[in-house]
Amino acid sequence: NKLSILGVPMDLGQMRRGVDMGPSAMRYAGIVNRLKKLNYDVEDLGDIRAEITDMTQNENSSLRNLKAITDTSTVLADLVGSVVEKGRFPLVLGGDHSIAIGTLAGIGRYFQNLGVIWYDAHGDLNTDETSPSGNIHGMPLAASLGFGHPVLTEIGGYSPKIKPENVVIIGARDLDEGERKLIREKNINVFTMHEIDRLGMAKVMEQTIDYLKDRTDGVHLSLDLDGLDPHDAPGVGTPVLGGISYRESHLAMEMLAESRLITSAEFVEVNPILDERNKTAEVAVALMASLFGDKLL
Ligand code: DIR
Ligand code: MN
Ligand code: MN
Ligand code: MN
Repeated sequence: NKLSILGVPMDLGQMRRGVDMGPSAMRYAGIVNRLKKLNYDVEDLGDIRAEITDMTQNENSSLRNLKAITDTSTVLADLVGSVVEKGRFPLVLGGDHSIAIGTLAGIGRYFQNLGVIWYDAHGDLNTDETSPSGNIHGMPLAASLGFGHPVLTEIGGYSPKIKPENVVIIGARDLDEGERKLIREKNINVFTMHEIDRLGMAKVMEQTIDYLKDRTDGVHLSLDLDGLDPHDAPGVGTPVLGGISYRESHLAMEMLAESRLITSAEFVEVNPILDERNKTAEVAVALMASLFGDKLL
């Protein structure tokens, strides 16, 4: 029942500035007190120092801001590792999704079979070769699986961090061609919006939990707020219509809480500049409360 919060004010993994203020917005929305009320021993480690510009001036257009992102990810990996080392639950607040490379690098070495739930409108399975944007926030899942540029895949000094069969993507509705190919080749489990509509979120989570519980020794939840519908979570840099609802997302978090499967989590892509009166940060905090066992009754 001990958890450590780590903010990562990084916005260089994509084009829209402002997502570096995500950790502040989620703190302002009351995350620390919310978790304390749920009887957790909460330690807020504050924000790590992230670069705000890449001094190498975007020399590489297929991997924008590579140096700043790898430097930050390396620091993050060490810090997350020391949280796990202390027997505490790491809760990472982003920042854009590129930070997941560092989070998973920090956690991965402590598990033989780490599971990952990737809650996102996107697959984040691009590499420098397939990415249409060159934005590293579209690459963290691929990099953690060992695909892509070695500078990204080798963060933390080992690769891969996770195995394709231990990944479940939930909420996908905007996949690039290279991502589809990788999903097919590696047989990655994906519940697209089609499956969520068809089965309902309860079944999707039941199947996800059943599948991961037998084969993993820990599960990381990487939740990109753009997995939700932009009506419910407008403050994101790459909104995609037709997303997971607020209520479905709560159900998902509540079922994960019941399962006691989750051993680390990150909430990313909250961009206060694009938000409506901090709504998206408030949604993120409400979902975290559900994930950590808050109940209506
Ligand atoms: C797109 C967007 N597939 C890319 N990815 C996003 O740039 O690779 N991921 N927004 O969350
Ligand atoms: Mn996304
Ligand atoms: Mn896309
Ligand atoms: Mn993402």
